[in-house]
Amino acid sequence: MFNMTAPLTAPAYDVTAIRQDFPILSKPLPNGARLVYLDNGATAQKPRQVIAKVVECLENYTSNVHRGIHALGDRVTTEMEAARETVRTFLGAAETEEIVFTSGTTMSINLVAHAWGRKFLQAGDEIVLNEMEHHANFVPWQQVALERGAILKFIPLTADGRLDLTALDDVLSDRTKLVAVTGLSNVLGTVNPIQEITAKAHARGALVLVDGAQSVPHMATDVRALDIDFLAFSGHKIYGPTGIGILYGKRRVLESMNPFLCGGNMIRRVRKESSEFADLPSRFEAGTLPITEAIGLGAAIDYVQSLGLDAIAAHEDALMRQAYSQLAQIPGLRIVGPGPDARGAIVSFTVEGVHPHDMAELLDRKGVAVRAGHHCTMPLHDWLKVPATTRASFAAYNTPAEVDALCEAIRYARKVFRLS
Ligand code: C6P
Repeated sequence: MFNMTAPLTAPAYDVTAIRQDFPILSKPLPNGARLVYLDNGATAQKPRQVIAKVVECLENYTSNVHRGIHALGDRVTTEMEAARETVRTFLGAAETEEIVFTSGTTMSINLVAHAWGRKFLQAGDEIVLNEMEHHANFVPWQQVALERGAILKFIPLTADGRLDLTALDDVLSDRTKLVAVTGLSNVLGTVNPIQEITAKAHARGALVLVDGAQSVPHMATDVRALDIDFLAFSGHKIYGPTGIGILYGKRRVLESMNPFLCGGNMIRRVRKESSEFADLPSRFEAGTLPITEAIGLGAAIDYVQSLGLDAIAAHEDALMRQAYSQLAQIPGLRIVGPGPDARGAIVSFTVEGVHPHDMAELLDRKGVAVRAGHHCTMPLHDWLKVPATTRASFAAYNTPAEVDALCEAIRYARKVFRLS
């Protein structure tokens, strides 16, 4: 039976109301300009709901996480474990024990490189990467490969900056132990076909680690449907605090690994000669965790879910398409990466005659915050044959008018350089 009182369509996406959740967006910049924040790939702004939760935690239940010692400890433990459960449901993971709190994507990937890589990689084993990876998903593998005598192999990129999956069968071999791949490139914007990659990698007996730093905040990531072995992401790019990140790992894989960091919280029994390690997830959570930040991350995910991740993704997709087509009309501007159908809400570009750092500085004069540089992807910039790019990256609170402001500011920069 239909419920005739229920709305037939989802409520419209109200970006004006969403912007009111973010106090910083209405504060003027030091030069008096209005902030147009398009540096969301670096970090996202924080809504009141997250700020309030962090303040609530600090004011009312600051304590370390020890259940059963005192009331504050009980409360903060309950709150932190509730945040872990929020992350679990958000990722579609089977068990909360598979959700490890870390300090961010970088720490999560290093944890796997040390705790899994140093234990299981043998000389001659192969790790499959590609040139669009962020250094956080590149250097740890390069270093562990050097140490263990493993070999790095690369999935080639197509001319427009997608993974060339026609080559994947040749790159994978029976010696492949891991494929490490980003869900969404922080420069090219390319969205990678994770399900296809996990299916092919698993058929060769390899594990798959997905760097979700850019993808998790912007598109649904169901770790079981995608059959991901490890997923890493950062709280601060999904409207949460800095200093908190997640490593998801399949239980049987995490259980096969030794601890990465040793100390308090990660042991069951310590003797003078040896130690027994704690069960998951504590085995990988040595020392005092970023407790407040973990609770703030839970609030951030609740916030995202209150807007609807699919609705956010649709909104950001429209902004990216608008930016893509308007930027393409600016003389001398070259967008790097694939067309809109294969990309997320990131558009990086070069403008002939203007260095990306000068471009970012001139945009800043107009209040438009973007990032410029190599974006921690030097191998990718070698592949692009440019030292740097300028990047606009969108989030739930950006507007079509802000895309217009970006393009107008680029035209202003070209004028300053007497290019038009
Ligand atoms: N990228 C940017 O592009 P941390 O610093 O640990 O929170 O995230 C590292 C990281 C890993 N993978 C990808 C794909 C990323 O984009 C990032 C962070 C930021 O502006 C900073 S370089």
